[in-house]
Amino acid sequence: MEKHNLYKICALTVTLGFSAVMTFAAINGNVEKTGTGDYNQVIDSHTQAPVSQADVALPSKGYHTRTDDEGRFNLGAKIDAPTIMSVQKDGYKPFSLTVDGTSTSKPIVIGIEKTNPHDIIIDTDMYHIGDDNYSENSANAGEFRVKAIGPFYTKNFKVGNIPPNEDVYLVIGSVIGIDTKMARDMGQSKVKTAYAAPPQVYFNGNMIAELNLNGDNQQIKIPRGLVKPNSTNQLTIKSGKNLFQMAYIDYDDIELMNLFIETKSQIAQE
Ligand SMILES: [Ca+2]
Ligand SMILES: [Ca+2]
Repeated sequence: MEKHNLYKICALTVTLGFSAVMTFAAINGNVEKTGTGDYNQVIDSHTQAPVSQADVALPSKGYHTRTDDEGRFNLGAKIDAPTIMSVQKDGYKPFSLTVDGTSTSKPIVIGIEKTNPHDIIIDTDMYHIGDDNYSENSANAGEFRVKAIGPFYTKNFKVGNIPPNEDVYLVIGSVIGIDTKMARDMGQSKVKTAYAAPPQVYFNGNMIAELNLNGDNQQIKIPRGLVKPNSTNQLTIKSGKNLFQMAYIDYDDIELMNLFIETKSQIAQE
């Protein structure tokens, strides 16, 4: 198979409340466009072998399919506004990608990556955080199909024994609908008259990041001192408030998908 324009879905630059707690480098899969193919395909990013029976979904459209023996799949849903596409397969890191009509107009080949021994998959469902009150102009408003769970998401999950020489990252697979000032300035939000405070990410009660932009594979380094090994840990993501609505509280409606903990050897990164 001939491949052109291999490019990786890089984490968007995310402005933080704190400096130096996020990296932009690493990656959990990638998209490789083929010059000759006429079908979408999922492959193992390491071996390049097709991955069969992978679940491919457009959750906001209620569309689900599986790859065939050659790893091929069709997207049988019309995509105009940006929406989240996910690829799930046992033994692999959950992969998601914000796609639109342009990115799906040509066949895409998605490389997915096997999990590392200490990775923890926290959640692979899609969640709508907010209050179901949003402008038609807000980022991705047309895609909100899942009813809001309220202004925050929280989940407890088990952490095992993570070796001291491994760095720990929270990965947010995809997030859409953030209407911060930065999202507006970057053209992600069309709301002219208002913007919201950024969603805040808490790990065991400590704020570790603010999310100013929508995008895929946002990686947040978790200070090792916050991680409780061999214990239950807690992740919380709170939606920001509309800073221009004083008459009542209006939380920014957002959707996110695929939350997991990734561990990386500090040596291997050099
Ligand atoms: Ca709202
Ligand atoms: Ca929003």
